[in-house]
Amino acid sequence: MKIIEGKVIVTCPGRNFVTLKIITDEGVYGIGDATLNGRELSVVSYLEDHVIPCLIGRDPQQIEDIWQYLYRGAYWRRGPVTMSAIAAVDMALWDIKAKLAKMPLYQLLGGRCREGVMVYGHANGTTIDDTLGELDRYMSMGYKAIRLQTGVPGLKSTYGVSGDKMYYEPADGDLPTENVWSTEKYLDSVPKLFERAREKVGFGPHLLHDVHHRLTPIEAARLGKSLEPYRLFWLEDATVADNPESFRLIRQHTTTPLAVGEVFNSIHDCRTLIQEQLIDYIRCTLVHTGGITHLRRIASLADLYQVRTGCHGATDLSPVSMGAALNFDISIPNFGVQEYMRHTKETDEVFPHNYTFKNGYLMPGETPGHGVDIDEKLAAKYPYKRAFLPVNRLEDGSMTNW
Ligand code: KDG
Ligand code: MG
Repeated sequence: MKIIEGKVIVTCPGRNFVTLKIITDEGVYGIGDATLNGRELSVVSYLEDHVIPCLIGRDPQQIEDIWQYLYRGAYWRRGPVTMSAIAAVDMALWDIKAKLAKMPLYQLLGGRCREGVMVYGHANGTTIDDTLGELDRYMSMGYKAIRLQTGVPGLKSTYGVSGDKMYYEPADGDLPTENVWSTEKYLDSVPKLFERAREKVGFGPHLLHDVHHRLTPIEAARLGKSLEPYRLFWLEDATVADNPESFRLIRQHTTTPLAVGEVFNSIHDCRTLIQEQLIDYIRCTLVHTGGITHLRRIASLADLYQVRTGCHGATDLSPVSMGAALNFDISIPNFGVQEYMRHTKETDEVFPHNYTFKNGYLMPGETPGHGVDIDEKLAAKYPYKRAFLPVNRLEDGSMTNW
C-alpha cells in the first residue's frame, strides 16, 4: 500500500482551519488537523514544501517510522509549526489504519477505558451576574464541568470573555488587537466570582479557571491559595511554563490543582512538570504536540506520576482534532477531562463527524477511523482570511503575555 497524494485544504467557515488529506493507492484516505491559530499558512507551507513530497510512495501503515522520519529527519526538532505538521500526518495515518482495520480508532488504541469523555464548557460574561447566568445555562445543558471567566472591573476586555457566548474566537483582527492588562484588578475580581458561584450552585459541578499565563509565580501562588475554599477542578496556565521550575513555588503555597500545556509541542516541554509532580493535568493536544504517536508517550509518562490529561479543545482546534482526541481520551487510563468549545454550524457542516454530546459527556462514534471527514466543495466556499490573536500590554504600555 502506498501514499499517492497529500492535499492541504485551507478553509474559513467563520475561522481558519488547515486540514491534511492523505490519499492511498487503494482509495482509502485519512484526515488530519494542522491548524495553528494566527500562524496557519506557515504550517501549510511546511506541509506542502517539506513534508508531502517525502510521503509520496511510503507505506501509510508504518506510522511510527513515518513519525520518526519526519521528526529526526528534519534535523530541526520541535516547535509548533513542525509539530503541528507532523501531527496532521500522524492523525491522518491513524485514521487510515483504523479504516483498514474496520474499527473506530479507539478500538485500535486499546479499546474503551470509560463510558464517555467528560468535557468542560466555557461560561463567561462581562459581569459576575452575567457569568453566573451562563453557568446556569451550561448546567441545564448537562455539563458536569464548567470553566468560568468574567470581565475585570476597570479593564475594557480580557481573555475568555466573548461577545458571542457560545462560540469564542479570540483571533479577531487582520492585525493583532491590543488589550490592556492589570494583574492587581484581576486578582481582586477572581475570588469574588468563585465565591458567588459556589454560593449559587454548591460543590456539585466541577469549576475551572484559565489564567492564560498572566501571573508571576508568586502572584499565581496567591491566587491559588485564595481560591482554595471554592475547590476548583483546576487553575490553568497560572504562569508561563517556559521555566518549569517556576511551578515549584506555586506548588509550595497552594493545593489548588494546576493544569498547563496547551502551548507545548513536545514531551520535553512537560517532562520536569510531570516528573516532579508540579502539575495535576497536562493540557497538550494532538494537533500541536505531534499527533497520537507523541501524545501517547506524554500520557504514559504522566500516568506514572498520577498526572491526568485535559486536552486543549478550543474552537481553533478543528472537529478533526476533536474526533481524534475523543478516541484517544476514551482509551487511556489517566484521562481527566476534555475541553469542548462548540464549533459553529458552518464549521460542523464543513467537517461532518460522528461524535455526540449527552449529559456532559462526548462519545466518539462507531464508524471506522477517527470519525471526522471534510466536505471539500463546501470548504472551498470559505476562503482563508488573515486573523491574528490579540497582544497584551500593561497599563503603562509595556508588553505582557496575552
Ligand atoms: O488559539 C489560542 C486559544 O486556543 C486559547 O487562547 C484558548 O486558552 C485557551 C483555552 O484554554 O481554550
Ligand atoms: Mg487555556
